[in-house]
Amino acid sequence: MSHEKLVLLETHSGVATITLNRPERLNSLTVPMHEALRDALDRVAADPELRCVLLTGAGRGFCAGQDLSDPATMGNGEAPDLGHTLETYYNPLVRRLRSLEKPVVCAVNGVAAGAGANLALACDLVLAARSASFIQAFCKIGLAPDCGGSYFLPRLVGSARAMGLAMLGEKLSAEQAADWGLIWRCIDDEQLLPEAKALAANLASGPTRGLALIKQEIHASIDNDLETQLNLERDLQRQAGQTEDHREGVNAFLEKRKPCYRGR
Ligand code: LHQ
Repeated sequence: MSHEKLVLLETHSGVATITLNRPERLNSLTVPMHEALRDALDRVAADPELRCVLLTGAGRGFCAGQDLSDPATMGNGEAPDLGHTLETYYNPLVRRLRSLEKPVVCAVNGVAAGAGANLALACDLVLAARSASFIQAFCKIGLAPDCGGSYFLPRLVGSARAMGLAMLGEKLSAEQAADWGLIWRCIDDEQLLPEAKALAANLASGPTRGLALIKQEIHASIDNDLETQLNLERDLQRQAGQTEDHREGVNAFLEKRKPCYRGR
């Protein structure tokens, strides 16, 4: 199978929809899938016309994490160097999503397990279908959370819940995930994609540089003290104030019309 088929990239009205596409294995990740995903994100990053990413999965699952039958990663009988796999594939993926200067919406259409759950949490706004679930499956196979999970989980839901999720590997429903603040919203199954697309289209027509600064500011605040964050706000607002879209937003307000943002 060619790389492109393992990950679909469709573009429409400024939204790049990236679909993990190995439904028969619940979109679990192999080396070629990582490569295809990296290529798709490279294309989105390089194209200023693409102003929002929508990440989802084909079929009944979102992503079941690492493909445990992939000999290239799982050692083919030998003890595998999983650190190498993280360094080469998963860690760059998380860094890429977090540093992309465009909003990334994730539509979790079904089960998200192991690194698949944490891939979703690395996105900026996570919507999940009511029938979807999140499983920190690592403990079931003698591993610890990766793909950023040990960073995201305690920050999103607190240490007690993070520890329970990671040590027990129980299935967390989308509804519970939304109640706990792990994700933005839980949506009825049939409405998930329409709502995620509408949200992504809305973001894609927004002030892209301002949205990228919001992303940077909110992600940075988790680790900063107030003094550092106030200084960051000063620096980023200085940048925001110099964008065309800021001027357009203010002009539109004063002229009592809808703003037309161009992402500049
Ligand atoms: C799969 C997988 C899968 C292969 C379903 N692999 N085939 C990072 C770096 C390096 C290495 C190690 O790990 C990591 C991070 C990780 O992600 S570790 C965690 C890896 N993921 C898991 O342990 C989850 C394994 N999957 C499951 O527990 C279940 O499949 C879940 C709970 C996700 C879904 O259960 P069901 O809805 O009952 O579906 P199923 O189990 O019947 O799966 C459907 C098919 O997909 C099945 O194949 P088959 O030929 O029997 O139809 C599964 O074998 C296959 N599949 N996950 N990760």
